[in-house]
Amino acid sequence: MSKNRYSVSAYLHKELEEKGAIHMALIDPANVTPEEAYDIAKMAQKAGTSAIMVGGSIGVDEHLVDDIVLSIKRGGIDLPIILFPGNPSALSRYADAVWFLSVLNSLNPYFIVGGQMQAAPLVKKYKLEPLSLAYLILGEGGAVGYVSQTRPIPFEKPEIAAAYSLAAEYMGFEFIYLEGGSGGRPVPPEIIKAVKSVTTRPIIVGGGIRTPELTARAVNAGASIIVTGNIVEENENVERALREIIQALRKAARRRKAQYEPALREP
Ligand code: 1GP
Repeated sequence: MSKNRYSVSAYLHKELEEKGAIHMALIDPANVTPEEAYDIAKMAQKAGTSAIMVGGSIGVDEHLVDDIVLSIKRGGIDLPIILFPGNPSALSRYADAVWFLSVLNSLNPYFIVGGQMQAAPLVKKYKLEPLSLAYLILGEGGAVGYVSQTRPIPFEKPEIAAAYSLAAEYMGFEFIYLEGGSGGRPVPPEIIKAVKSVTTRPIIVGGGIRTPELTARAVNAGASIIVTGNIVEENENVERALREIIQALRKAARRRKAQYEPALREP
């Protein structure tokens, strides 16, 4: 995908409209070489993913991100590359877009708006498309919860996640990310359902989703975008693992659409 030829946001909304739910493969520059990143992106593309996300919480800087993004681009991968930065120095001018995220449940204003203020001029200079994202950390929170000094939303408190999500919508965020933490316990369906009941914004769910069953469970509950990270780095057969996950996602999305559309047609 050539940079800035069209809007990544428009592409994502079109994908969501057509498919009901989509998958994104997350690559952490701290964990893979540029060559490995290219291989992962190629297999993810073959398996039917809709975008490649690049980012991580620890040990990531601009050079590492540049190398990963360029390796994927030079290999001819025709998917948008969306940065998922843990700090303002993890931006690459070669990517297409950036999750311009605010960790709403951080206790430190730096992670809510300080880092974003530092990064905004770079996002403009690098001509990255900002995708406004309310980032909520739940459960144990994982490394990202620790690093961004959050008070993670307890899994047994769906009403808090819903209230944050409604606030996010009222504040104008375009997407809402429910993060269980990389490699952690996946966000429970009760939380996703509670958030879905109060917002029309696309709900992104990530953290600990490793199986088709967990994928289907999240989509059935209302997730629009499923992010998997660890599975693409650890699995020997990335393409097969992702294909199974994406098949489960599509099936659940079709079932959800079929249930929803007759209801819309009723007088
Ligand atoms: C982490 O939500 C992502 O930010 C993905 O988590 O690595 O557990 O798939 P996993």
